[in-house]
Amino acid sequence: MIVKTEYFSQADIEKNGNKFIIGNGYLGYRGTLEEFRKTELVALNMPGVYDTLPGKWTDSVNAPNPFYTYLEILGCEGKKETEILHPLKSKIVSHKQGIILDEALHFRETVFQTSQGNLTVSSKRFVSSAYYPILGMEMNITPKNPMEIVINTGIDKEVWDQFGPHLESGEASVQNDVLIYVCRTKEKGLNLTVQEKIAYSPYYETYENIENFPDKLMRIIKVRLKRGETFKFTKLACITLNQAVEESLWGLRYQKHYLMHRNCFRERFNSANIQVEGDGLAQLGISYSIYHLLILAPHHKKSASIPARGLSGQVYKGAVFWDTEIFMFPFFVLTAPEVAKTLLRYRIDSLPKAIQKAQEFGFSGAYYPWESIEDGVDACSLFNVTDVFTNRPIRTYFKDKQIHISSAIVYALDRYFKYTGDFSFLTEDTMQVFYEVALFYYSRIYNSQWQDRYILTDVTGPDEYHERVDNNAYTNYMAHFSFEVFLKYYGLFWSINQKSIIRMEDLKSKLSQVLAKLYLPKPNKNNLIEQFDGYFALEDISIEELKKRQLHPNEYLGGAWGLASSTQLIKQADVLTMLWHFKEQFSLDVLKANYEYYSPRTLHTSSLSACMYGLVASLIGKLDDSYRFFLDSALIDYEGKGGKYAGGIYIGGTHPASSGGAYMLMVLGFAGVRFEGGKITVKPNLPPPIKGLKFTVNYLGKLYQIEIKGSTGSVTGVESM
Ligand code: IFM
Repeated sequence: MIVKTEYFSQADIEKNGNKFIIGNGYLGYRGTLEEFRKTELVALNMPGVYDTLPGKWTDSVNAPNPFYTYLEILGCEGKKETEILHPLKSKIVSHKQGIILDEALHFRETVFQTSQGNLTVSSKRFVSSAYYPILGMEMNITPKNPMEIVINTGIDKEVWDQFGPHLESGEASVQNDVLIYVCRTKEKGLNLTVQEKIAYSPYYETYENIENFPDKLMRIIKVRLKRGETFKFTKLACITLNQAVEESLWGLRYQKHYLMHRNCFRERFNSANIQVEGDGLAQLGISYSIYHLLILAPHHKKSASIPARGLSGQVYKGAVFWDTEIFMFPFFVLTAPEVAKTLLRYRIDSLPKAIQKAQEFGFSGAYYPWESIEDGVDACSLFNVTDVFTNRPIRTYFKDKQIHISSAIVYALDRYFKYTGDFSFLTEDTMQVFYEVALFYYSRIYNSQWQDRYILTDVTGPDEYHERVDNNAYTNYMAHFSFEVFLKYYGLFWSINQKSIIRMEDLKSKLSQVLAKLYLPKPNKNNLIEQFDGYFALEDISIEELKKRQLHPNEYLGGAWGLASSTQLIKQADVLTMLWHFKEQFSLDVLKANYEYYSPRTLHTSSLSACMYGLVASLIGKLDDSYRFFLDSALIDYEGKGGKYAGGIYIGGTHPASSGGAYMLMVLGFAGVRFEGGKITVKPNLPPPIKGLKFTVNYLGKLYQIEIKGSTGSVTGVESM
């Protein structure tokens, strides 16, 4: 399946950078053209590699680009000037750019009009799924008329940085015709090495020179081509960080690397992809979403996670949010349980920092970071947004009050055990996470004696426009859930290991009373659950009214002065996310009433919102709505519809949580797949355009094929895994 554009527009450079991104979890390469540089937001982003400059926000590091290439046409006799071909300056006759989804291969083909006739440049590139530090590119250059062409190709030392510069300028060298550029990250002094080598047929008569400029290390290859003759070269690059490249692999030829990559990615893609019958748009949406999730999977490590903006750049500090555990995790646990384990391991390994954060805020247990970077350090700023009018930072209560983050980790852990049955993972380390999270909420609840209940005050729920609220329904239910799962897994741990852990025993004995008395906001007489204490008393205005009041399209709607803060308008699914998580506890009438109430009051200004509404819509039979929300989630990066600014802060990039949401919506919503007591059941809710679905999932160590046709479905075990 191919996703492409058939024209070039400067206005689409940023969008296409996200739309046509390739990557392998270790490295992302934005969908930019080879002639582009940092001004066009070229980024070879290295998730999990961070750099922070004094007084600035953290960024994940972007590596120098080894595929930087531009062409020059030498003037013909009597006409001395050379002509540089560049999409932003030259006349373009035709242009195609895209990705082949099942190969994770980026391609472009541009026909430039030159003073000597047309010239076609085409390229393909990949970031290897088979051997992670390797990238490959192939370029073909074909002039319509005889031309003398200079190919400038090498390593662009300049990188796009949000809060940089993050790289010290480094040393360039050439060894055995390999261009090598070694630079250092500023904060930690990590050695980032970029190597590139090229190959082309000796049949061409070329003149090659290498030049080291302050901003680039370049090969300058001069070649005279006949009418219609193609000059083809291939390039391999290797990007390593404080590690050596495996010579046996680096030494392989381009074609070998390409085939290894293609076979590896194709296998992953085909085993995860969903076949949709009767609806090309939904097919595109789901395959495109699955593609985005697969290129993020950290196969290169045993403990790593996925940033909220994936591999697309440095937005949100390259940090990991609840997006991973709540929105992307279901895809990984059902299609690649080993990757799911890697994601969890990251949180288990970062437990010490979560414990430290809880202590810093005066609590016990584990308070996981809102924006997690290396080792689980919280990169979230207390002033996470800027005011568009004054350019002053706005105090936001994400880092210190969004305590629901800890419960997201136990929620994912619980899903892992439920879906995989892999209790070998219920080690003391894992148990420790259940314990510390439960302890955190235990230390955070407040015993309201006059009300005779435990409450959670001063929190920010998923809806970030209403900060510092009391008894946010989502947070309270998730805290309650965290207590329950701690008790459940502690019981299991005990029965497997026949050993008790004193501190856990102590918490266990305290929790029985807390569980019974922790306040869980219940449906009122209209079946509505109040998002937090006092929410229903807020001004009840329409979205249109809010828009009328807005003075600037990007003004921040939350915080002390935000237009939404004093109203019932919310940023994203909040009660609805809670209802999805705990759907078994509520009647259909409650689901319906809340869906109807909160829908017109939700701005969906977070990409995490649509899928939750879509999931609840599928439960209550609002299939047109669920379909619309599916397309919103699945095609957000295809259409480039994600928000670009939160106040004055740039937040562009890809939206992997939304891709994960689209997967959930199709599998758990449309197909109605449920996993209970060792059995998979289906209860299809296919929206009208979709006639059928076919896909496989992993459950309890086995692979199952699920086929939905209209309102019926079947589940069949697949022999080999
Ligand atoms: O995690 C989300 C949050 O819920 C809304 N703001 C953006 C974050 C990253 O996607």
